[in-house]
Amino acid sequence: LSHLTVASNISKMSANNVKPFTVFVEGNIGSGKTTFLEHFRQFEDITLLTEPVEMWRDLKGCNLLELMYKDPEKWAMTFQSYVSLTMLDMHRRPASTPVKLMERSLFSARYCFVEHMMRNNTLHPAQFAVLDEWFRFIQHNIPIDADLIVYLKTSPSIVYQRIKKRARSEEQCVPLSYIEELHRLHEDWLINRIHAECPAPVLVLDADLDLSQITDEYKRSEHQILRKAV
Ligand code: DGT
Repeated sequence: LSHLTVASNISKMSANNVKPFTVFVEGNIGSGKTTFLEHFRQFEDITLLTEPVEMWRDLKGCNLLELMYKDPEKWAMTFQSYVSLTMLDMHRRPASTPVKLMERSLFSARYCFVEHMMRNNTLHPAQFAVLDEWFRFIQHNIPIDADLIVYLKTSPSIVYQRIKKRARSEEQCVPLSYIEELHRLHEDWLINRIHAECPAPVLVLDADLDLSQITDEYKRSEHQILRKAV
């Protein structure tokens, strides 16, 4: 994207108050969402919003992510409630650039993580109902822009190895079965479309590839992400 094009986009944006082209990057734990976002750092005039995991790990000195993994029955509701708040903050954060790239969304929190906790009874039906009501209320009353979803599709066994290798302390107890279930929930949401709402068209990338080959796969999305902004 040339500087001239970006400059003209920005002036168009301020003149017409045009919204940025908004992309959610989705995929299983360890699918490379952060790496994908980092790939786009080379382009100017893109707003990159990485997932607020660090906020989940330190809310006034409390590690909510750790509490949730150690005692899910007790902490899932608290954790998901805070995830929703931090995600909503990302959705609502204005971007003065032609493109806004976000890691995950309120939708994956609801359709993958909360859905999983509801199905395996980690959440009491009453807790699930409250989270779901919040989700519906937000959806119907607060504009959430979405123009494209990039789905970093992976095999559970591959991301499982990556998770073990990166050794994020909270995730050490995560079993392969959890990763497999999260994989199915991503597929049901983004490929099989079991939920009525899929907020934007989905671009599927092969994120099983290792780091030396993944750049070419990422490049496949540049055209869609950058060109749409012109
Ligand atoms: P990446 O860059 O693809 O490796 O992404 P990760 O693994 O850093 O990011 P993500 O969102 O897949 O996972 C971050 C951690 O937070 C992971 O332990 C799963 C957890 N997590 C993320 N969102 C939610 C959520 O809505 N609910 C629950 N229970 N966990 C979540």
